[in-house]
Amino acid sequence: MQKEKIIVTGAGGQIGQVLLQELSNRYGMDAVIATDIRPVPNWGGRFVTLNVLDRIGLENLVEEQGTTQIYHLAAILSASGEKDPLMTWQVNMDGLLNILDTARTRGIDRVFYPSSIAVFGAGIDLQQAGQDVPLIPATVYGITKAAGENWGYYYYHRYGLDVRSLRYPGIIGYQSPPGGGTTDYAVDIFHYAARREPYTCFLAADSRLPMIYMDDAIRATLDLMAAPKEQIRVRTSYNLSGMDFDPQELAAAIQEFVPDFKVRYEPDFRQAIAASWPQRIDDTNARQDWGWAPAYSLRSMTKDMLDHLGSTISSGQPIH
Ligand code: AKB
Repeated sequence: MQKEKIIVTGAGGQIGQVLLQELSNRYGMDAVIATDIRPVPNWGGRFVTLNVLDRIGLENLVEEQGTTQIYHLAAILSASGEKDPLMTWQVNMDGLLNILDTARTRGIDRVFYPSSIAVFGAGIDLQQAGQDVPLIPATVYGITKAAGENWGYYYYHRYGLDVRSLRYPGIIGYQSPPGGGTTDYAVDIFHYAARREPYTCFLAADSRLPMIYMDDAIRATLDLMAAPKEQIRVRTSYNLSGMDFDPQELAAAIQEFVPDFKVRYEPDFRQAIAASWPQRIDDTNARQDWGWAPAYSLRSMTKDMLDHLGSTISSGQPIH
């Protein structure tokens, strides 16, 4: 069996921190190299400071390490992206092209590229987004993700580079903080609940979005990357979903465990972004092609989040 050498870019982000642990459990600590522009918290393995815009630095690292796979997580997310659209385009697009072209020229076996529900927008039924619908995103982040999916498709069909991708919904996890997205409220709210503090939500009470628990998102990512090549029939990006809820339903789910928890709603500019995204995602292709099935519901995710945060936050009591 080939020994894997895996580079993760943007490894200090919300997904990266958890993915690093799972990759090292699966392939061994020596197989995983974390890269980011800042050190990665709680990572005991190899770390290299790398800006994905630095093509030479990237090529040198890939070559030195005999890299076999890249998980390219570095990106500016939806809400942060709107503050500087041109920089977001540069980081997200030039960063991806550096990865794809380095992977092509250096013989990398597999690349993972995270896309997002942000690719959806105008001209579709937002009640439930299908796999193959027009993509007219409302944010620069969504534009970069839609373009990035097509670049992955192009590199696969033109050069045979095995690029695999998921359209992540909002990801909820206790292990790492989210960084500049529209779905961040669904993580922040748990930290307030665990500290028994009221939460002010930046989305409207009825703003329904597709979401997924971190454990499910990581499992989906690793299952997609491990699936036999012939099973990967979507070469843009797979729709992926775990659950869907609005802030009011999430607050009610938390109140089952923390009855006096209070939430106020003060929607800001992120509400318009959320309103441009679908409420639910049809992930039939992922289920059929490589056996995707989420394990967590709103209730089981809520309990697990509160169990973990309740036992780590000193001012709160463990919640059972
Ligand atoms: C964001 O809110 O920007 C991200 C995403 C859905 O891609 N969490």
